[in-house]
Amino acid sequence: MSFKNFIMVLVATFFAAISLFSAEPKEINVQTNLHCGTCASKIEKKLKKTDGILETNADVDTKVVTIKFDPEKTNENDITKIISNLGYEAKVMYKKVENKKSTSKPANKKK
Ligand SMILES: [Cu+2]
Repeated sequence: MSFKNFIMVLVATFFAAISLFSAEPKEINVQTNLHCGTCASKIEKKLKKTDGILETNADVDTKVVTIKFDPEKTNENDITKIISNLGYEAKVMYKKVENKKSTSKPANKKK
């Protein structure tokens, strides 16, 4: 093996390693209109059967489904499609919402 070939193999290995590390799981929150534990487990069950979905957590109070997935196997659009095909609204939220009831009023409530 020539030195040039050796370097090429080295570079190829390097990039292969990089691509492995870049496949980090992604986490999204999806706002749905699920209304009870049955809905929540129905959504979770369906999502867990999907290739690339690693973890799901459906919160009945906030109606938010948190999904951890492999971005190389699935994506936000696929996930929301799965939920909406079950008959629920599905909207991706990129920031975690802390207040459970979203009203039009500002968050600085008096205690
Ligand atoms: Cu329900």
